[in-house]
Amino acid sequence: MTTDSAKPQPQGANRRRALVAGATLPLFGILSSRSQAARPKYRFKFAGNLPMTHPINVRVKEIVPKILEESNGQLEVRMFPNNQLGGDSDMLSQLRSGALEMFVLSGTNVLSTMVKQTALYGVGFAFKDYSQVWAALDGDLGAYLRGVIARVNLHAFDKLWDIGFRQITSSTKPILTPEDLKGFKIRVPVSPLWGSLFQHLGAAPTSINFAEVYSALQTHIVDGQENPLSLILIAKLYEVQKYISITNHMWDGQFTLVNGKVWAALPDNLKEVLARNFNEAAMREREDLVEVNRNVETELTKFGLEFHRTDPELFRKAISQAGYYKKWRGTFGDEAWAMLEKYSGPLV
Ligand code: X2X
Repeated sequence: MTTDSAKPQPQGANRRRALVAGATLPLFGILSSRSQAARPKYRFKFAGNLPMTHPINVRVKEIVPKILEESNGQLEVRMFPNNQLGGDSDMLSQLRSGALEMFVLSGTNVLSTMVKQTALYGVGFAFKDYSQVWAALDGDLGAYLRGVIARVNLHAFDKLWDIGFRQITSSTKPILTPEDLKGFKIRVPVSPLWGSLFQHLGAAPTSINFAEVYSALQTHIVDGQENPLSLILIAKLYEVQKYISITNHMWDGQFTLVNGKVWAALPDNLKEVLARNFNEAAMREREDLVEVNRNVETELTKFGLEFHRTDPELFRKAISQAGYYKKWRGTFGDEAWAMLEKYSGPLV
């Protein structure tokens, strides 16, 4: 057991201090001897829901000292991963109020309870593969989503981080067909689109922040959840789940969000340093996940998980017949829907 799992764990000030010190101490040494540098003028907390060992956080940890150096000691980013500042709903409130400066969050997650359009890319069975995903998110769909996010006074960097294609896990039985989902108690993130996908499959979805997922599975508040294989491994969900069904029912990524006022107040040269480092880190992280994905099934099998292939088309047909696409086309509006279909092909 490392300390970086999604399990409830002591997350006291010591751990936090160790993290921050680990990230900044060497540079602080250089700066103080060079220029007697004072405390950085800008000190941003960067928070998120993923364990420290997730490639997103590994890559952010790498750029923290670079940002400090390239900003001549003016901009310090301090990391608070693994829900240290609370669940996603808490972190989003903190981000909006400015108590938190930066938050890495999926557009399909709680962000979409504030501005529903950010979940557009999470429509079930929209993207078939990564070439479609990156064409869309690095293209017009991504630009559209950043525009939507800007309207609620948050700034999103250009490059999304990869989380991955999502698969269903269960502790009670393998899910092979939509029939198996009838009445199945499954955790979904706090987001209407997600709940709707599983309702249209006849399941019984419960919205739970990621911070609570491990314990919700352990105590059988829910019997299953869905996440990419890499995260099932990294967050050790294999300890509390038995079966994995490859459904690829949606792709997910995370935006790096900055509080709008905080962003506006940052001088242009520091904006450039911050954005460039985060965008480059995201590109590297996408490659990291390609690597992780090469071995993830073998790893999870070693931990006792049983893999099952499904025919995703069965699930897609079921939601289509139950009116899922019609409902969400209406909710998102024709213009937004057309933007998605430009990359995914027709969704009916
Ligand atoms: O909450 C989840 O399941 C996670 C970590 O994948 C998201 O942020 C959507």
